[in-house]
Amino acid sequence: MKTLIIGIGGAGCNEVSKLNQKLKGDFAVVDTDSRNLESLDIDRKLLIGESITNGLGTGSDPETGAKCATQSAGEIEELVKDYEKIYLIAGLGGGTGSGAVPIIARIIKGFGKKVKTIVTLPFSMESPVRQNRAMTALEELRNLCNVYAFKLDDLIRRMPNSTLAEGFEEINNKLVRELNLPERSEAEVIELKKRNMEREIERLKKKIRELEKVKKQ
Ligand SMILES: Nc1nc2c(ncn2[C@@H]2O[C@H](COP(=O)(O)OP(=O)(O)OP(=O)(O)O)[C@@H](O)[C@H]2O)c(=O)[nH]1
Ligand SMILES: [Mg+2]
Repeated sequence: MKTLIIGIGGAGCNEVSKLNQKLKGDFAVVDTDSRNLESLDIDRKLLIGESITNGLGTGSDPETGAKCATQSAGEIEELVKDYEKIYLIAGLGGGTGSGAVPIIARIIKGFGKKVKTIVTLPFSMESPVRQNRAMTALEELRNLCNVYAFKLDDLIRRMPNSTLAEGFEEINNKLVRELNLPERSEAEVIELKKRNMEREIERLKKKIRELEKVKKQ
């Protein structure tokens, strides 16, 4: 079955771009935040709701996240059209992941495709507002599709001496096991890194050209 793995919102994009570096598979990232998308080493990127947020993100508002997904339904359809099974990965608690994932899941299900979501729930030290946003989104998702949710607290409890970065790395390892895709060969990893560096050089060259233009004015 042809499978696409989509990261949504800051956390989802982060996890998926790390998976893309390790595994052979089809990956994409979706966000309301254009600067976050720009920073990612991944080919398939979709900015949703551009005319609603101007690419500036939802300001932690799930309603805006949902509107952005609805506005970009056509592009989402285009993104998933060649696939039969789609995994959606996100951190719940912010505006994009919590608001857009349920809408995107519904859109994809509407095309008769299989959808599975893998989400994280906020640390208990995050605000009650974030916890509530996450629980509302989780409930919505559970009514729609297969959900694999794990609490960030549980993860840290099992690794009390680790840093947050190591905790997120552990989530990534869990995702690697869950997705069960073949690993990239060493040669492929090097090729990917080279391509990413070339892309970064092009981006910096463009930036320099823009700055030089401004200086001349
Ligand atoms: N798995 C994982 N979770 C994260 C990471 N960073 C933050 N989180 C969690 O994900 C939740 C959502 O944060 P983001 O993904 O930044 O939010 P967003 O979906 O981009 O939403 P807005 O930026 O508010 O539009 C946070 O409340 C954290 O609990 C990460 O790198 N990996
Ligand atoms: Mg964000």
